[in-house]
Amino acid sequence: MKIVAARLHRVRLPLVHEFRTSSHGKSLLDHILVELTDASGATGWGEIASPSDPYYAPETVESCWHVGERYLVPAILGQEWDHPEQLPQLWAKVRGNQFAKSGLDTAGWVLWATINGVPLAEALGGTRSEVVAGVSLGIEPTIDDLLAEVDRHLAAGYPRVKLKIAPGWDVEPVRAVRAAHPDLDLHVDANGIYAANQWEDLEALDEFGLTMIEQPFAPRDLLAHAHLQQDIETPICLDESIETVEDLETALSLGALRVLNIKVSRMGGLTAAREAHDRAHAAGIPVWCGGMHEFGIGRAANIALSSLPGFTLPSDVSASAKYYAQDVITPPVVATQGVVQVPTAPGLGHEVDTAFIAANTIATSELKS
Ligand code: OSB
Ligand code: MG
Repeated sequence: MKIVAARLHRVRLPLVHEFRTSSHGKSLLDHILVELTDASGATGWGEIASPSDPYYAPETVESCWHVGERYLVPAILGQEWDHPEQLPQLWAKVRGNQFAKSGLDTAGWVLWATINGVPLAEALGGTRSEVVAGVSLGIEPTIDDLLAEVDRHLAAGYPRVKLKIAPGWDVEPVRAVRAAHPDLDLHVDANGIYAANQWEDLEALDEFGLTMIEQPFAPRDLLAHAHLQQDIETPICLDESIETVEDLETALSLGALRVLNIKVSRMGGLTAAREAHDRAHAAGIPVWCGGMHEFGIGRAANIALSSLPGFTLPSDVSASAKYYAQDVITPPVVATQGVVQVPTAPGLGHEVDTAFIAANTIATSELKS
């Protein structure tokens, strides 16, 4: 198989509800949709879901565009390959840039699954026909606003809620949500904002029966996570810290996590994400799939990944309607009582709405072999 053309589409969509984390807020997203075409004319779509600013990870939309055009697409154009597992080897010289790599990697998997007539989930070795979705709720102006957001999503049937926390927005919102919902599967995500001298705030969360505390400390500070885990009962989950399977090995050997959030984007694609799943599963660490507010193409890849056996916790693969008034795929992702069906059609399992994409595209680039 040979990729003969690659198109990058910078597509802008508004979020239906502004989202605020410990670092920043956002209401408009630019993601780069990657369209790969092989010699037979078949196409596969992937998504580079990098945030605009380098606050979650070092990449930006511009850096992904640059690295994609200048290094990643040229590394695969005109090269022979048989299986998408080989694609990362073609760009192995490029360090980091996981989001940019992930968009191409996913497009390669979708293309391969399409040509071979198998659903993406099956191509990956998925075993579930449906996956359970949770919701990730941002920091709200007031605790009452947060309680209303929680109620709205519980009414829609989602069985798990994750709350973004930051110093000054942690114990009180968690106490309020826990008081209103004593049995809810509830967890928190700090996006690495706490300093080592803010341990007490995190210890204070231990009494609320949270399913996990996600990424309390800076990504590279694995030792701080290992020390906190020795001190508290609540499992620590790592997100930003784990960009490679080697990072996971190190974190496991340090005892820095008891749960793993696997993001396709953060791991640099489906091949690496699946490898992280296999390693965590073998180590007895439960995993779930994290999200980056993906448009439907990236979310369909996340859902396919979530069908692997080790994804035993609810994933951030909520319905399209949680994020966008209209999505780039048809049908959109739908959750019924928080359950999403894994598509059974070949490839992505959804149609890509090229007219809607074109109407919302602000830049394109085409490279050919
Ligand atoms: O840490 O999981 C995170 C969104 C942007 C950046 C970081 C994170 C998130 C989310 C959104 O939590 C999850 C989703 O896509 O629903
Ligand atoms: Mg996170």
